[in-house]
Amino acid sequence: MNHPLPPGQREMSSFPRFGLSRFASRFPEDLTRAALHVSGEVTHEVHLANALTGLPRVEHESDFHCVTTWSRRAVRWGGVRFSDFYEAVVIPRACPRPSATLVALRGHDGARTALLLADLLAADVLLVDQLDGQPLGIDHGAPLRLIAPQHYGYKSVKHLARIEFRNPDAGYPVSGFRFMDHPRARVALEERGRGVPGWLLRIAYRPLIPGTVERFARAMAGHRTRASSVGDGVPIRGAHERG
Ligand SMILES: Nc1nc2c(c(=O)[nH]1)N[C@H]1C(S)=C(S)[C@@H](COP(=O)(O)O)O[C@H]1N2
Ligand SMILES: [Mo]
Repeated sequence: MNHPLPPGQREMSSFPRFGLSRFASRFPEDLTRAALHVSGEVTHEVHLANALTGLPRVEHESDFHCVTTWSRRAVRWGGVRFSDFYEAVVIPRACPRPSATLVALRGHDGARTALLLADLLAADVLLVDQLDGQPLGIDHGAPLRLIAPQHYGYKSVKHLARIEFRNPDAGYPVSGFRFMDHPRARVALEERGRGVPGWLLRIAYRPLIPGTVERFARAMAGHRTRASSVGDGVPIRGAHERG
């Protein structure tokens, strides 16, 4: 089953913990509750103690593509379809305005991006709490993450805390520089960034992979050491400071 990878991607032999450097040392404190806040252009803001409760569970295998050009093949995720969550929970309880066709996403570590509601409703987009049949670990986004396999990895927000319905004209906040977040980021079309050609970002990003993998692994090891000696997690600093 060695189908070709999308343009500019190369297979990675492991599945590293990864992201923008400033998130390497930020970890959520509470890993037990997959809580989720639904806000923005809705009739009712909703806080869910567990976003997956009562929804049909699915397992789905997909390839994972980071914008920096590494791909991990055949990752088996377990959780619920975003579309089921939207139909069964968001529409009846939060009631988003029809004009709110953009969904801003935010992690407990402060990571931010957005996806079109239409892209989130694809059948392979999941809210995930399991990886390869095991409970999702803190390294890959516990307690709850999004997986949108047809979009670059930065759209698959780990430690998902909040989804906010927006009018697309309002734009959305992003984690890094604006050019680094394409509004759709479709892997098949190599939409790596905004206003910069995909081939150029390939060349710019690829050399950053080894150092980033190393930095994230070291931060994870440090967190595990502290957590086992102190007996709890390291609080997130700065995650709630920026508007
Ligand atoms: N909350 C949060 N979500 C995030 C990131 C992050 O740093 N924080 N990094 C993104 C990027 S760039 C990638 S490639 C993937 C990496 O997921 P992994 O660490 O499970 O491999 O998560 C994405 N989602
Ligand atoms: Mo990434």
